[in-house]
Amino acid sequence: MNAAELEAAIRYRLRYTIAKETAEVTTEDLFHAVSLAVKDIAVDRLLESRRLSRDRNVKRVYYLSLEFLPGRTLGNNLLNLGLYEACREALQSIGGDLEAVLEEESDPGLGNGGLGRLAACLLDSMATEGITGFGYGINYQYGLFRQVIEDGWQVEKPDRWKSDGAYWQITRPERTISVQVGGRVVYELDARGRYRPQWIETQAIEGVPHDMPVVGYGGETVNFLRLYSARAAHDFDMRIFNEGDYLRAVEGASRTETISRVLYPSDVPESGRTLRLMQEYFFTACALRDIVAGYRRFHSDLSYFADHAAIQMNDTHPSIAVAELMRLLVDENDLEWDEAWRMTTTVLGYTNHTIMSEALERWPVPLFEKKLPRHLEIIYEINARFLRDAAERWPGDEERLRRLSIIEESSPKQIRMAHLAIVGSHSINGVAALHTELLKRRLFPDFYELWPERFNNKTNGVTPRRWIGLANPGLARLLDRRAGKGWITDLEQLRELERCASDKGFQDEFRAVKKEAKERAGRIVGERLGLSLPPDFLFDVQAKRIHLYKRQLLNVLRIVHDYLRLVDDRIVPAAPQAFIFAGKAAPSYQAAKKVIKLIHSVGRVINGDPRARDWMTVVFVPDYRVSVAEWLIPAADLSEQISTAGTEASGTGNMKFAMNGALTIGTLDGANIEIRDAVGPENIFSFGLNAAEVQDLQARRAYDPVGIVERSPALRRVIDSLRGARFGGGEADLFEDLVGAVLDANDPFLHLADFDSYSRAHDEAAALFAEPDSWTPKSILNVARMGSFSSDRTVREYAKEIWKVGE
Ligand code: 26Q
Repeated sequence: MNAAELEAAIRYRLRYTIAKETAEVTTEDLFHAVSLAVKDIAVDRLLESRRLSRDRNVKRVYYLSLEFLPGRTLGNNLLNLGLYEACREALQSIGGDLEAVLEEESDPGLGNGGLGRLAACLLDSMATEGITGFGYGINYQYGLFRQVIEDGWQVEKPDRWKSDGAYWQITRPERTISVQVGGRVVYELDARGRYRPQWIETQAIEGVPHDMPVVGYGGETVNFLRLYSARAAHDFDMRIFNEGDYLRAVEGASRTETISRVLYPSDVPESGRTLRLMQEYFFTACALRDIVAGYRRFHSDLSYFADHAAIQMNDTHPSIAVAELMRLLVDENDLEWDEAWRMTTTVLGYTNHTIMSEALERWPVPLFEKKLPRHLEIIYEINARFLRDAAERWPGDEERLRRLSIIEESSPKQIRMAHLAIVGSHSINGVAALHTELLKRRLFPDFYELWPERFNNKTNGVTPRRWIGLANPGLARLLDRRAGKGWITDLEQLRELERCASDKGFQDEFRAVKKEAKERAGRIVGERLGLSLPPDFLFDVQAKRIHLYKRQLLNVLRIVHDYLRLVDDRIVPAAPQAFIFAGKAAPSYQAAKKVIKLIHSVGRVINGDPRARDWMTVVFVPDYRVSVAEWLIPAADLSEQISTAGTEASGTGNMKFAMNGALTIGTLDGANIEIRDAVGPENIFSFGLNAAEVQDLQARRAYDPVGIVERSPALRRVIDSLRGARFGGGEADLFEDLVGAVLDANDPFLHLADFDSYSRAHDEAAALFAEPDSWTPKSILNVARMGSFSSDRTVREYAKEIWKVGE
C-alpha cells in the first residue's frame, strides 16, 4: 500500500464512518479514521496469518498474563506495517499532522509496570519472529489509576482508557466462554461404575473476548492479544426478578461484572482479596477453555494436545491453570489422571518475577473452599502425589516436606501458588542471570535440588521497534545510515557502530540526536509543568514504580547532599544537572507516597533558590506510562538503576535507557550486571554492595546506619536538613518516618550502606559529562553493545528451550 491508497482509505472512513466532510474534520476524527483504515490492513494480515498457521498445523504459544502494557497502537502498527511515512504524506494531503494525530490515542494502562510491559514486548517479538503466539488477559474497564499531583502529594484518579473508543479491539461474542465459581462437589456413579465428581450449584460468569491485533515487524505475522470482559450469565436473576425486586435482581449481575472492572494497583499481594482471586481464575479459565476448544475444532481427541500448545504463566497470577487444566482434562474430557498430569506439566511453564518472599502469592484454603471447591480437591490430590514422590527422595525428612508442600500449615491454611506453579510446570525461569541464581539458591532451594533440570534463565529484553524505532526516530535514522537498516530486527548489527565511536563527525551527529530529544522533553515539561529544562544540563532520570527497594530515597539523599554542597560549601558541581523523577506509588503504600511528597518538597526548595538556578533543577513528571517513557527515555543522559543488590529481578527500563544512549549509574543488581558485562565496566558507573555482600551484612546483623551517619559529617547534614524545617515547608516532622526508615538498623534496603559510593559515582559521572569528547564515545558504545537486550533474543530462547517451537 502506498500513500495515495492509504489516503483514499482514510478519506473513505472519514466520510462513511465519521460522516463528515474533509473541511470539518478535527484531529480526533483523523485519528479515528486513520486507526480504522490501518486496522483493516492489520485484520487482512491477521486472517492470513491464521490461515497459514492452521494449514501448517504449527505449535502455538499462549502467554497468560494478568497485565499487559502495550502502549499506544497506531504509531506502532504504522511502523511495523512499513506505513509510517506513507501515513505522514497521506495526512498532509488531507491537512493533518501525523504527530498530532498519534497524540490523540489513549494509552491503555492495563498493567502496573515491568511485568506488564515485558508481556507486551514479548508479544511484539513473537509476531516479529514469526511465532504463532497469543496473549490472554483481562479487558479491564479501568486501567492503572491516573496520577495527578496536588501540593506535592499523589492523588489517584480513574483511568477511563476506553472512553474515546477502544479502536483496536475486535469483539468476538461468538467465542464467549462460560466459567463457573462457587457451589459444591458431589460424587455420582457413572455408566462404568466409577465415582465421578460433579461440581454443582455453581454461579456462571461469561467471558466475552476482545482481540487486539499484534502486528509483527514487516507485517508478515499478525497475532492477537485476547482480553476478556466479565458478564453475568443472565442479566437478571429471574427468580428474584419475578418476586418483584428489580434492583436486587440487577445487583447480582453487576457484582459479577466487577471482575473485569479494575486492575489491582499494587505488586504486593494482600491476602484474602476475593475479587483478585476471581480475576485470576476468571481469565485463566477463559483462556484454557478457549485454547482447548480451539484445539478440538481441528483434532478429534486430545492425545496430541501437548505437541500443539505451550502455555506460559506470567508469574503466579495464572497459576490456578495447573488445577483448572487438570479439571478440564480429567473431569470434562475423561482423561486418566496420569495422562492428564503428563500433559499439564508438559504444556505449562512458569516465569517468576520476584525474589522477595513477602511478594509470593498465597491464598487461604477457606476462600478456595467457598469459591473453587473442586480446584481445592485437585490441588490436594496433586500435593499428596507430589509429597509421596518427594518422600521417596528424602525419606523421613518431614521438615523438608513441610517446606516443599503446596499447602502451608498455618491457620488458616494457605495455598502457596508458586509451589503449585513449580510442581505443575516443566520449566521454571527467572528473568536475569542473578535472579535465576537467587531463585535456585535462596527462594526455592529444595525444588532446585529435586528438579535442577526444570530451572532456567531467560534474561528479559525490550523491543527495539517501540523503544528505538518509534520513541527515538532521530536515533533510528542515524542508525539506519551508519549501521544499515537491519538492526530493527537484528539488534546485534548495531555492533557496527563500535567503529564510529571515535569518529568526530559521527559523535557530532549522535550528540545532535540527543540534543533534539532533550529539547523535545524540555518543551513537554515546560508546557505541562511550567518548569524549565535546559538541554545543556545533564538529564539524570529515575523513572519506574516508586518502591523502597528501588531506592528513590537514596537518590533524594544524594541530591540534597549536592545541593547543600553547592549553597553551604560553595562547591560547584562539575556539570549542571536536571534530576528527573517519574513513577507511581501503590495507593496503599504510604511510605512510597511520602517519597513522592519528599521529591516535590526538595524540588520546591532547590528550584526556588537563585543560588542553585544555574546548576540544578528537580522535576517530577506525573502519570508515568508507556507514552511518557517514549519521550523521556530518549532524552536521558544518565539512567538511575540503584536498587539494593538482590532485590530487582531484572529491570527493563535499564535496557531501554542504555539502548537510547544513556549511561547507567547502577548497582550490581538484576540485569544491570549483564548490561555491565555487555557494555564494558568502563562504560557504566557501578557502585555499592553486591548481592553476596548485602546478604552477608544482613546475616551478620552488622548494618549500622547510625554509625555510618556518625562517621560522615556530609550525611549527618543531609539527615538533619530533612528533619528540620528546611524541606518540610512549615511542617517540621513531615519526613520523620522516612528518616526513621533509613536510620533503622533493620532497613532491608540498606540505603546508607551505599550512599558514599553512590555519591562518588555521581561526581565521576558529572565530571565525565563535562567532557563531551569522553562522554559521547561511551554513550555510543552503550547503543552499539545492547544487541542481546532485544526481546527478539529473549523470545528465541523461550521458543527453543521452553516452548519447543520452530526448527
Ligand atoms: C499480586 C497479587 C495481588 C495483587 C497484585 C499482585 C502483583 C501485581 C503486579 C504482583 C506483582 C506485580 C508486578 C511485578 C513486576 O512488575 N515485576 C517486575 O517484572 C519485571 C519483568 O520481569 C522485572 O524486570 C522487574 O525487575 C520486576 O520487578
